[in-house]
Amino acid sequence: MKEYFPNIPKIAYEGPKSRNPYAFRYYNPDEIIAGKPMREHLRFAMAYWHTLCADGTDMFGRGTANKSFGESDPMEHAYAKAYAAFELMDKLSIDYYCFHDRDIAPEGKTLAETNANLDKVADLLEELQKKYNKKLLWGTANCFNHPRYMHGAGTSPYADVFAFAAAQIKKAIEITARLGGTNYLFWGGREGYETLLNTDMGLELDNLARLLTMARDYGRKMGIKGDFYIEPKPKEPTKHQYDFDAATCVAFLQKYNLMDDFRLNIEGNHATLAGHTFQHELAVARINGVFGSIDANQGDYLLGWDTDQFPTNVYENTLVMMEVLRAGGFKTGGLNFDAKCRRGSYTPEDIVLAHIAGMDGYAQGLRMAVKLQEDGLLDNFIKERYASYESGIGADIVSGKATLESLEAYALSKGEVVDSVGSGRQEYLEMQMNAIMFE
Ligand code: XLS
Ligand code: NI
Ligand code: NI
Repeated sequence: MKEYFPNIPKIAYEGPKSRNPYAFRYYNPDEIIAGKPMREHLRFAMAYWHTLCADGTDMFGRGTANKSFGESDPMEHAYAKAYAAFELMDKLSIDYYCFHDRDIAPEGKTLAETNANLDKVADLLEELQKKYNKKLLWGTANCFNHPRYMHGAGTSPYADVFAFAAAQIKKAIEITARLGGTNYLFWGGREGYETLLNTDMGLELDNLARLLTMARDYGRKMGIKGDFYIEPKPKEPTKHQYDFDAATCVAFLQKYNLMDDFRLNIEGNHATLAGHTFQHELAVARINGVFGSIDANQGDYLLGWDTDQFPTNVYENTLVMMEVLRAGGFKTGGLNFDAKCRRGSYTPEDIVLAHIAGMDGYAQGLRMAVKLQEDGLLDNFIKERYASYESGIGADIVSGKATLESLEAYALSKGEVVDSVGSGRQEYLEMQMNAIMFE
């Protein structure tokens, strides 16, 4: 069988001292950490669009990477990408993958032709999944590339476009379900606005909820057993994206009664674009019961756009994995590398090295987060900081027994309370965190 990455061996774990670039230093898939194998903690997924499709094209220049995989006919190219994808997942020990409908198969002249192309490629994907023992983490529909979606898909002012998006999503759900995909995702590509001068925001949001509700119902009928995800992002491509951040998404899901079936897919670079830390977005999802999955990448703090870099910032990855552990780990979600090589890193080897860097980066984050959890210093500090709510007046506040009158009587009896206010000890915690991480 043709090899698409002939120079790349199967990547093995060699431990932290190894200087072999084609080896893992920290990711040891079957090593048991905190009660389960690393591969189950991390549930890595490969993003089809970046890894098999994106060629480095940007606003100022054409592609730099050749992702033709030796084919020029669109269908042959699609098949070659599928073979290349599974060869890579196999060599990298990545157990899951994610795709948009348009990543895996080319568009035909009509929707019917496009759907037939999808069916053909899905046959091959099904076969390759079995052969390599890989799973689809989630599928999604690309409702943002085609010109018809210029003003949005579910939020388009034009009902015909809404109908087209619905038809496209229906097919993407069928393909996802057929391939045993656990979850189904919506990223609100062009679901937002450029100016309120031409926008009926109320109707657009109601329509978006209508589309998600229909998709949820059809997805359940088709056998999607896991979660439906929405993926917060504040801007880009539109100036204002409706799924702005985790808190905005929670309010949307609550308003439209979608909390039971939808969870959030949190992406690192989207968090920072929204002016939040990655950790913050995960914490908001967790405390609202909608932590679902992660698009693992990182942005550049000096740039204001979605650079989708491979996540090598171990400190940030540690904070992310702390939140994942606090949420009880992934249930049906995972860590999808929604990340691409820099335009200048254009060779096939770069794709492999980038994934190793991201996987090792998250493996380090997991190892450090487990150390921090087992040490207990941070969790205990937080617990003690709020201990006054466990008894006395604090317990009355928490139980709902306290009223403004009873609290006034309490305050009057106390005189002053400033001496009972403890230090936040931020620098101490940062020092201890470094000590535990690097001991
Ligand atoms: C774009 C998004 C996209 C989604 C899938 O910014 O991250 O890649 O994850 O549509
Ligand atoms: Ni994403
Ligand atoms: Ni992104």
